[in-house]
Amino acid sequence: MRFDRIWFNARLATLAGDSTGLGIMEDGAVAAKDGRIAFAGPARDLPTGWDAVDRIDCEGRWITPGLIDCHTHLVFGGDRAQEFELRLKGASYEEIARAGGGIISTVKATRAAREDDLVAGALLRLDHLMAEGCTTVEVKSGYGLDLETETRMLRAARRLGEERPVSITTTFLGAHALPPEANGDKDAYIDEICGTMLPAVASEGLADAVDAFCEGIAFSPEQTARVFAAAHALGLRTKLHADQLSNLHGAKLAAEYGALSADHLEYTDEEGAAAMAKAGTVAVLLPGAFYMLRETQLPPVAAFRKHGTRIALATDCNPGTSPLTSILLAMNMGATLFRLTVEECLAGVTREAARALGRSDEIGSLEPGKSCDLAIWNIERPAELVYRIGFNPLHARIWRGQ
Ligand code: DI6
Ligand code: FE
Repeated sequence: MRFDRIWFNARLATLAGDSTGLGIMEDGAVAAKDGRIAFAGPARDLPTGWDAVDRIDCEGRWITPGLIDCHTHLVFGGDRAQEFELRLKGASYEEIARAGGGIISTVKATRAAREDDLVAGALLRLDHLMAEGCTTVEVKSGYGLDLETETRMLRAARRLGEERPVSITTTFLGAHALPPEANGDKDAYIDEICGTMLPAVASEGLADAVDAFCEGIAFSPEQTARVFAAAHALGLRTKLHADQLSNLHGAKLAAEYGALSADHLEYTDEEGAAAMAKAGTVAVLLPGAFYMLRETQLPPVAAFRKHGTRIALATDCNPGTSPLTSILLAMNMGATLFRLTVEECLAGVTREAARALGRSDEIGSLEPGKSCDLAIWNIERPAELVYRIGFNPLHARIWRGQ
């Protein structure tokens, strides 16, 4: 067997299979052929007579699957630092919105931005994620709220994957907020999403999935269900911002539609957690938004564990509620704020994040046939990836075998 490249003298956390463990292998090796993993396991199990063009001695370092940030709003115009300052001085969300701030200020800045500007801004954030070992990043639209800007955002997101060696998956989030020109008519805007925006986005192949914000300040479960039905009719999988600020039973709704994931979930009840487990809908927890909003309601982690709901973790990188571009800090917050274990945190940014994107057959673990996306770390044990705050022990990042 002649491999393109082999990494040897490494310790592996394969995250393979469906177990809750890390799949640890001492004295391991990973071999790549044509961008895919051809072998991952104990060095003694390498096929006899193997050979490789490149041999890389990892000197005992740890190899994990490349990390996956499965929920971001990386593409947007402007910034919201000023709003943050106002909030520190005691201004409420409503006061800020009335003064022209909040999510609509990002919509205005995004509508005014050229595609090149959106790409340039997002690359700064993407580079941070990649520097911490991310090899796949999900990017949502949702700051355009009209067809032209939503598609510009999605094109900008796709371009990120051409500008950098990273895999980008895109999600259409037209139902993120109500645009000002809708004059308060949410149903009419949902009509436009289902009748015009979604078909256009689907026909251009711009979105890998469809998301919505189901919340009192956004869209109702009925409106969300209409978006999901329209997405399904076009053959698109769904995801949902659910139960972030109140329990509208978004988790259960997502499960009913067989959604890939339901995200946030601070207010989800046990019934919602059980429904998600049964449907295979992944719980994507977003501790950056929890922290930034000084939320105190914890997501129902015990119920997720009890029912076997899969748990992923992501940055939710967005200018309003989670200006976070560190997947390592998201893991630390997942452990410290949500009491997730090291195994849950690591699985949450690899195997389970892949599941939340519907891409488990391609990425998320060190298994033959999957894309050879690796992160090689200067650490003595996997817990260091979760334990340290503001420290990046990445030694090397490999995407598709390179
Ligand atoms: N949940 C959030 O916390 C953000 N979007 C969402 O669906 C808020 C986005 C923003 O304020 O820009
Ligand atoms: Fe989000």
